[in-house]
This record gives sequence, C-alpha cells and structure tokens, in this order.
Amino acid sequence: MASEPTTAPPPTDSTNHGLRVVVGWIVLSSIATPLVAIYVGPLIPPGNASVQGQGQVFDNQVMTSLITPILCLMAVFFGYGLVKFHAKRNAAILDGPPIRNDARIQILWIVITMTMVLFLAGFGTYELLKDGAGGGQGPNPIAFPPHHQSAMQVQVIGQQWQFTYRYPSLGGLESNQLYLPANTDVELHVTSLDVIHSFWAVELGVKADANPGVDNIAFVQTKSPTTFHVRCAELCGLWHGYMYNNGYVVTASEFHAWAAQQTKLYAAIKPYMDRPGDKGGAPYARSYLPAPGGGPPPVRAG
Ligand SMILES: [Cu+2]
Repeated sequence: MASEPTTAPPPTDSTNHGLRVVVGWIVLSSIATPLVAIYVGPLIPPGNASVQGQGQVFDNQVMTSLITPILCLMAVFFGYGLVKFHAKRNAAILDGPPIRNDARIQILWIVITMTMVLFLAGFGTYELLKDGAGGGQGPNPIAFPPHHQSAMQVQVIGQQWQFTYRYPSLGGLESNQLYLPANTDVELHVTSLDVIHSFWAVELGVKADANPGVDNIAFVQTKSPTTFHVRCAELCGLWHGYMYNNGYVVTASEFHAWAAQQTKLYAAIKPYMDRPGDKGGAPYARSYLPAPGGGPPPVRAG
C-alpha cells in the first residue's frame, strides 16, 4: 500500500534558531579569525625572503582571514542543525514544510557574495600590479615594481636538465649557481634552450615559464642574505625531478667576491660555450630558439 509522504507540522516552538546560529557564528568567528590571521596566514609559503614573497604572504593572510568567517558559519550551521534537528532514534522521518522565495535571504546572499568576489578581484589585481608579483609577464611586462629601471638583469636559461644564469652586467658571465646581492631589484629574463621548463625560486616567490624563443620577464626584490630553493616546475623530461638547486642572496661584498671568482672560472670555458645557431662565446641574447645544428638564428634583443 502506497503511503502518503509524511509532512511535519510547522514548528511550534518559539525558539529563534536563526538568532542562535548568528550569535554562535559571531562568537566563533571573532575568536577564530584573529588566530588564523596571526598564526596560520604567515605560515603559508613562500615566506618573506623577498618583497614579492612578502606580498604573497600578506595576500594569503587576507584571503585566509576572509574565508575563516565563512567556514565558521558553515561549521555552526551544520553543528547546530545536527544537534538540534536530528531525528530521534526509531522515530518516523518527517520532512518540514518547504521554504520558498525568501527575498531577504536571496538578496543578502547575492549582495554579500558579490561584494566579496568584487573586492577580492580588485584586491588581487592591485596586489599583482604593485610589485610585479614575482610571476613571469612575458617580453612586455605591464606591472613594474618601483625602481625597476635600475634593476640588475639576470638571464635564466633552462635546458634539460639544469638552469644556467647569465649576468650581462658582469660581462656575460654564466654560472650554474644563482647568486643575488641583498636588497637589490632584479629583473629576470627567463628562457629555454630546448623544451618548456618553469623557473621557480621558491622562497623568493618567483615562478616563470621558461620557453624556447621567449623572453619571459619576472621581477624580484631581494631582502636580507638567505638561501632559497630553485626548482623546475614543469615536467620537462626524464630527469625533471633532479632539476633543482640552491640559490643564494648574499651581501654586496660577498657577491663581488663570488663574481670575481666565477669570472675567472668562466673565462676558461667561454670559448667553448655553445648556443643553438651560435657556437663559441655566444653574445647576450634574451631568448634562444631550439635549433641545434641549424635553423633560424637566435632572436637578438639589444
Ligand atoms: Cu625543466
């Protein structure tokens, strides 16, 4: 025998459940949000090793602080519902009357979510543009950090399976070690000799695709001396997993000492340096084309 769906009578108790949920939400949020902002946000990578990295940590702090009240609302709402409205053991399962077209909730929901999304879009855009954000911007960047005109240029050349760093201001010195002076604006020109790689200087908050024939520019402003990790973040072949290294931010005098030592070492191998289409002591080019043994010449810039 088919039974009619059972519908519970409208609630008769005068308890204001909505008010209880709101009060519980406000109490939980006002405890949890500062704790998250102070203790959780700053722990999220990449850390404070560069101005761009510091900016990313701040952004993470803002984002986690904003989502904490939303998580608290969900937790209180579910918790309250589970405790207050769960079916009693062995009782018939009843369904309450449907609630439709509550204009207040609909408007409130649309206004709150739209405000948050628009605010975060504006905030994210501003933060991206402020310091160059540490990401690769292609050959024609639109977001410059302050003082970028005096930035030290370093070219990052990816190849299977290592990065080489080229310093045009040091006579085109090339090294497989990335040394950067402290408190300095650096303009990274990221490219590749062969396949696509991704240059990721983890703690500096820098990540830029390394593509053959492309000059991908990323900005970073170093802070105090530190050691950071460099990894390739694009699956680039058999030994991709071994394409990592340490980089160093050092004092100005340490940087000059390192540059002098590397210049001596580099002088011995420079005549044998081999770039596609340009054998032997290749001049500085901001990008290279993958044309070993022929093909079009490398793209020249300046
Ligand atoms: Cu790679």
